[in-house]
Order: sequence, then structure tokens, then C-alpha cells
Amino acid sequence: MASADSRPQLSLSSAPLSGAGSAESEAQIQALVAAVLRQMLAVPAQPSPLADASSAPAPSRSDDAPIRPGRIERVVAEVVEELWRQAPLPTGRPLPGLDRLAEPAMLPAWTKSTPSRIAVGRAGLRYPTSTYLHLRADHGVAKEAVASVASPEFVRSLGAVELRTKAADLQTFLLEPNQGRQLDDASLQRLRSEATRGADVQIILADGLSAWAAEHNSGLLGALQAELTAAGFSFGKPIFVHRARIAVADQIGVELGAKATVIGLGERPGLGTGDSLSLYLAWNPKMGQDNAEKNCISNVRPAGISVGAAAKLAVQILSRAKELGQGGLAVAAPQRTY
Ligand code: B12
Repeated sequence: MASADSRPQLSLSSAPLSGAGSAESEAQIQALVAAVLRQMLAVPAQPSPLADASSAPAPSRSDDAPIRPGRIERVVAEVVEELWRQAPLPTGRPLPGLDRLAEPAMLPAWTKSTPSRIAVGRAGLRYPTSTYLHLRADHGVAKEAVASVASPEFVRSLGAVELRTKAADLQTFLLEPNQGRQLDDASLQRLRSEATRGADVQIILADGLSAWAAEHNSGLLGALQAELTAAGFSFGKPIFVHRARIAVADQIGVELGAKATVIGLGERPGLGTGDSLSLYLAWNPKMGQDNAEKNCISNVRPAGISVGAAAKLAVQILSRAKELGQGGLAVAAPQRTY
């Protein structure tokens, strides 16, 4: 959405009026309206069959000139129609503009490369019906994903220590994120008695904002364990946390004295991405650790980054963090050679 500050500023001074009633003043009114509307619609100035502010004869100013409302309306209607032809949508948002593509041959590759709704065309001012219906369906998927719950079979299949946060129900989890950042008392006891202490990397899986995503990408655990083993990292017994936010990994990492944590959990679903998981990595975990000291691998799902590729990348990041003694920006920053 355009902010108030970025809205086009209207300037009425570019096409002042001269005497009313003449063909010249008619052209000048058209020029004025066109100039104003063009600014409102953010249409670049271009040659038009209608009189244009730049091509209008140099006007002589006459502030007393009467302008009848009916006439203005007719001129506005004509100008709007012309501008409508030039740039159909009266908003600041870019249009698909399929007829104006610089690289039309690339279009099939672009549309195939993303599930995002690009180059879908339009029906009048609206999406085509099929696009609108898909939007509604994808929105439904996103809502279902947020409300999904990890099944007991899935959690059992991980062989994980099963923990819960202080968020007692979904509403609390959604409305009070901090409750999802701390283990409840029973889980804290369980962590202390059942989990592995002092591993290089503690793997945590969780529902986050889509338990469905965690289940859908269940190959992640095995892929991570294989990559960690290959790189010589030890890892503890996996942990699964219900109603978890990312920062619960800090509490777990600190409690267990792990050198690093990797938490894989459902990310906030966009439209059509309810199955998308993120990995958040923390080297040297501490309570309240800033995101700048962590790393994130997002968009892990069949249509995005595969679990195998994500596991490889995660272990590369951890290896680099080990070398540097810190994660986050230090790892992500490109090597400067100047
Ligand atoms: C919500 C969100 C935010 C919110 C977080 C608010 C909140 N308290 O939840 C805000 C707007 C603050 C945000 C900020 C940033 N974000 Co953000 N964010 C997201 C988003 C849309 C969802 C994250 C999510 O679902 N997390 C899961 C839930 C369960 O986590 P949570 O515990 O509730 O909330 C934590 C995370 O959201 C985390 N987080 C959010 N963004 C980032 C980015 C990084 C690098 C890290 C380590 C953590 C992190 O911070 C929250 C508090 O602990 C993702 C895209 C996606 N769909 O995944 C991008 C995403 C994670 N963000 C991203 C980025 C780049 C950033 C910024 C660095 C942008 C910037 N240049 O400032 C900043 C980081 C600010 C900071 N130092 O904390 C990228 C990360 C890319 C990468 N691979 O590293 C993503 C993947 C978007 C993208 N596709 O580019 N973000």
C-alpha cells in the first residue's frame, strides 16, 4: 500500500486556465485535468490525442473564468477514458503488463518457476475468477496449516523427547508468542532428565506455525543427522516441541549446554505455502540471543529447498560458525577482498 508520504503530490500550477467558453479554454481544461489525473494515477506523460499540458498553448492566467460543472464532468470523463486506455488500474500497484514485457520469451519460464500469482491477467479491475478461487483456497490452506497439530504417530516416529511450551492452547500460542518461547514446568523436568547434555548440535523439531509442514518434511531429521555425522558433529537425542516459537531453542540449548541448536519448524504460511518449513540455527545459544547472531534457511518444502539441500546448507553454516566462533551475520557476510 502506498503510504501517505509516497502518494503522488498534486500540483495544479502546471496548466493554468485562460478565458472560458473558447475552444482554447476547453483544450486547457482538458490539459489541466489530464495533468492532475496523470499525477493521481502515476501515468508517465506520453503523447495523447487529447491536449496535453506540455503541448497546450502558453496560457494567460484568468482566475475569474467561470467553469461550469457539467462541462468539467464531460471533460473529466473524456480524459479518464483516455487515461484508462493508457494505464487501466488507478492504483500504484504494478500491473502484469503482459503487452509491455521487455522479455516476452521469458514469460513461460517465469510463471513455471513460482507458484506466486504472476502474469495471471485480470477481469476488469479484478482477478480472473479462477485466480480468485485459488486465492481463497490457498488462504484456507494457510489457516488450516496454522491450526494443524502434530500427530502422535509422527512424533513417535522421530524417537524424540516430546515437550510442550507454556502456550496451553492454540489461541494462547497465537496471541501470546512469549508463551511459546518457554517450556512448561513438566517439559523442563523432562528435558533435564531425558535429553542429551553437551552435544555439539541439538536438533529440535517443532510445529511452529504449521505442524503440517513439520510432518510434510519429515525427511529433514535423517538428512540433518547424516550431514552432521559426515561433518564430524555430535548431536543429541532429537527433541520435538509442541506450540513452539523459535526462541524456545535458546532455552533448550542453554539447559543442555549444546554448542549449537538447529530448530526446524513450520514457518508462517503465505498463500500456497502451508507446507513450508524453516531451519533456524544458533551457534553458542544464549537466552535472548539476537536474530543477527542466528541464521535462517526458509522455504524448505518440495516446491522450494529440498530437505537434503537444507541439511547440507545448515551443516555448512554450522561448520563456518565453528571456525569463526560465532554464527549469524558473521557467517552470512560475504568475504571482503578490498
Ligand atoms: C514474521 C517475519 C519477520 C518478523 C518477525 C516478527 C515476529 N516476532 O515474529 C519481522 C518483520 C520483525 C522480521 C524481521 C526480519 N526478517 Co523476517 N520473516 C518473517 C517471516 C514472514 C515469518 C517467520 C516465521 O514464520 N517464523 C516462524 C515463527 C514460529 O517464528 P517466531 O518464533 O514466531 O518469530 C521469530 C522469527 O520470525 C524470527 N525471524 C524473523 N525473521 C528472521 C530473520 C532471520 C535472519 C532470523 C535469524 C530470524 C528471523 O524472529 C522472530 C522472533 O524470534 C519469514 C518468512 C517465512 N514465511 O518464513 C521472514 C524471514 C524469516 N525474514 C527474513 C529476514 C531477512 C528478516 C530481516 C533480516 C529483514 C531485514 N532486512 O531487516 C529482519 C530481521 C530482524 C531481526 N534482527 O530480528 C528472511 C530470512 C532470510 C534468510 N534466509 O536468512 C525471511 C525468510 C523472509 C525472506 N524470504 O526473505 N521478519
